[in-house]
Order: sequence, then C-alpha cells, then structure tokens
Amino acid sequence: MSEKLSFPAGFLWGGATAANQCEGAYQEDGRGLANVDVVPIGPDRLAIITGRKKMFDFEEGYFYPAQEAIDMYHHFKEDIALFGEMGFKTYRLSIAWSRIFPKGDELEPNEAGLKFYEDLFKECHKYGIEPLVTITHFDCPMHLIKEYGGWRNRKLLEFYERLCRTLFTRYKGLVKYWLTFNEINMLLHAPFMGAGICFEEGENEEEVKFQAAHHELVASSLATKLAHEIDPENKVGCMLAAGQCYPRTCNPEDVWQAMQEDHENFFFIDVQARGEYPNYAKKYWERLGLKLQMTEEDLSLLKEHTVDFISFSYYSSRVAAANPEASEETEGNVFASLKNPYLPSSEWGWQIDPLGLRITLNIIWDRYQKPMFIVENGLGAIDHPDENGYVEDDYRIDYLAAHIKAMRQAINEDGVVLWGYTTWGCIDLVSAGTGEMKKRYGFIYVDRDNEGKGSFKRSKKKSFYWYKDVIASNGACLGD
Ligand code: P53
Repeated sequence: MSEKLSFPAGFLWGGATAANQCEGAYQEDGRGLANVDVVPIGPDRLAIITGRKKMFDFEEGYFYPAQEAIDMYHHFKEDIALFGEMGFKTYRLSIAWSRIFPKGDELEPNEAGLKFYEDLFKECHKYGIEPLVTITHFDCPMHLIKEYGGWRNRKLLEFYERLCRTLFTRYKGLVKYWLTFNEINMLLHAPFMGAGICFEEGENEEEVKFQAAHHELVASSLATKLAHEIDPENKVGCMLAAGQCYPRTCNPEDVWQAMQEDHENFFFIDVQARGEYPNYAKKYWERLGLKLQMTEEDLSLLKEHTVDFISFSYYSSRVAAANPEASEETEGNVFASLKNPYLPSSEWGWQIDPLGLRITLNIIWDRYQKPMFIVENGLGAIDHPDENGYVEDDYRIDYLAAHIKAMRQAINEDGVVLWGYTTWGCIDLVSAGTGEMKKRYGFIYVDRDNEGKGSFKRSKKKSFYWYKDVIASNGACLGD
C-alpha cells in the first residue's frame, strides 16, 4: 500500500456524540435537570442558548428534544455494537454532569449515573473501542445555574473539580483520553449553552463572559492536574470550535478583521496550550475597562497544567470583512460568518471547504506544536430513507471523503501530528444549534422526527459500509 494513501499506524478512527443530544432518559436513575434539557426547538432557541431569553424550566407550548433525544440511554449496547461493526477505534461521548451530581453541589455522587457510564465504557472495550470522554459538552446542572448563576460564579470550580476527581478515580483504567470543555470558545457566542449564563438587565456582558471564561480555563487546568495525578496514563485535551477565518479581500483592513476574529477563538487555546493569557487579550480587557477577578494561584495553575493535545471541531472555514453588509452573512449558525462566494453550502447554509481543514490543521500546528485530534466534522443533511431505513447518502460520503483526504495531506505532505478523527453524530442525533432531528450527520439512521415521533429504530446508511472500508484500509481505499 502506498504510504501516501494511508494514515499513520494506530490512527484513531471513530465517531462522536454528546450526552444531551442522544441519551434522552432525562429523569431516569436520579438524573437532575440541566441547561441542555430546557432548550426547545423553534424560534426562541437562539435567544435562549445565547442567554438573552430566560428559560429555566419546561414551559407550556414548547417541545424539548433532549428529553428523549434518540434514547441512547436504553440503546447503547446496540449502538456500540454498530460502532464496533464499522471498526471504530475510538468513540467520543460526553458525560451528563447531572447524572453524576444531579444538583451539581452534592458531596456524594449518584451511583446509578456512575454505573451507567461504567457499563458503557466496558461495552466499548468489548469491541476494542477506546472511549474519548468530554467531561462537559454544553451541559450544566440547572441547580448550579439557579443557585450560583452558572460559570460566572467561582464556586463552580469546586463542583467541577469534584466531578473530575470522581470520574478520574472511578474510570481509571477504562478511560484515558479526556476533553475538559466542548468547544470552549462557544462560551462567547452561546453563553447559556457554553457556561450556563443568562444575562441580567444592564450588566456588563463582556465582563460576565470573560469572568466565566477564566473560571472554565482554571477548571480545565485543575482537571488536567488531577487527571495526571490520578493516572499518569491520562491524556487531557482542550477543544476548540475551529475553522480558519479568511479575509474577504486582500485589503489589509479585512485581513486585520479576520485576525481579530481568529484571536477571539484562539484566546482560549492560547491559555490552555501555552499556559498564559495572551497580551492581545489583556489589552482588549484593558480597553473595555473589564475588571476580572483572578488570583496568583489561578495563574500558576494555568501555567503549570497545560493540555497534552489539542482537539477541535471543524465544519467550515469563515470569512470576515472590515465593513460587512448584513446581507452577506451565512444563515443558521451562532458562529457568524460572511458568505464565501468560492464555496458550496449545505442545506443549512454551512459552507463546505475541505482545503480549509488542511489550512486549519496547519495553522493550529504552527501555533502550538502539540498533537491534534479532530473530534467533530461532518455534514448535516436531510436524509430520505427507503422503507427499510436505508439511505443512499452519497452527499455525506463525498463531504467526508474530501475532508479525510485533506487531513491525509496535512499529515503526509505537511507533517502535522494528528492522533485521530471522530466524525460528528456518527449516529443521527438532535442538532445543538437548531434542536432538529431532521439535520442528520449519521452513518446510522434513527427513526425519530422533529416533533418527537418515530420508533427509535436504527438502520445502516450507505455511508456505514463506506466508513467501515475507510477504517479497514486505514484511509487507503479513498484513492488519490
Ligand atoms: P449542529 C454551531 C452551533 C452549535 C454548536 O452543530 C456547534 C456549532 C458548530 O460550530 O458546535 C458543535 O448540531 C457541537 C455539537 C453540534 C455540532 O457542532 O447545530 O459541539 O454539539 O451538534 C453540529 O448541526
């Protein structure tokens, strides 16, 4: 086999999900309510996830897709068997914090919740699948939001640390790859989802967001410290919603704007990978007059406990301009961008840019020189199953093939270090952005619709067999 066509030996192929988007069973076995439960499908969703509309409990007249999601809580054995059949080497999933600590501030964990994930991890190992665990994927117990205001409050550090200690101790030997916070930079764009923050009338929103960011960053360092102490085998990563920002033109004003927007996102990873706040951030806070509370001890934790690897999601590149017109914006994404006229778009207006993945990999590698892990990538599309649930999803295969080739080039031709690749929503699940089921990413079709109807039946799509071949040939079957 030509070396150029293959991935490095031991490359971790797999798929990714998040607890709130697939588990359902939101009240089972002592689980507590979380922010992610009370975000409905429909026109109010965006205002709620961005912290502008307060919804702290279920309200009449709304549908909440996370309550049942795809009921993976009761289907996980069947689902992991299907991942095993595809040959997954790794499966990225997240822990629902409120299964482990239902309110978040208890001293003792909920055994039923711990047992659920223990069984799940054991099931993975049956098939030689290494779990890759996101400690928090946009979830925060509601009690911590109502009582403490979410991550704006320093008390969250203590609760998160307890969660981490519990997980690292209990799952020692079962899990060695950990991610501290999913898409940590999303906190700035969707603060209720990213940090359990709902803004109060008249408060300084920037100050609240960056204070919460500081708390999450210190929490991430604490987690890294603990993970290494409890088991030196543990590898801890940060997680960025990535996608290089291109300037709309070569006008230096546009280039400057694109650089500013990249800084907003790299800010988090600069801290997690390099151990200190970048000067551009300190200057920004100074200009805005933000007063952030941080201790010397916080800063030394950040310095001493940087991450082992850098993981990121990649769906698209972005475009920025100094003087954009509102009409040029792409639709349907909390992660705003201008339209790139050179690229096609998905049915949800997300632009498709495989070369952008190679560019993003190179930029991140140049910036940090730490091993990388692509933990989300994929195409959300409308599927048309036949009577057996079979979907001829060539559009999804084309998207993934092009992105896999781009990352193969980044590894084999550019020399970046990439540990693995997990496609997003390897089994159809609820969309984080819109709450829809109709926006599907999976190799496995799930019979469930936007209104909550369907049998939860799983069936294999064409891409299921395709991805199986990709993994079995370690990427070589894709050809040039
Ligand atoms: P969906 C946008 C909006 C919300 C979450 O997104 C996002 C993004 C993309 O940058 O991030 C991730 O479901 C997230 C997943 C999510 C996935 O993108 O809106 O980590 O939870 O499902 C895809 O199509």
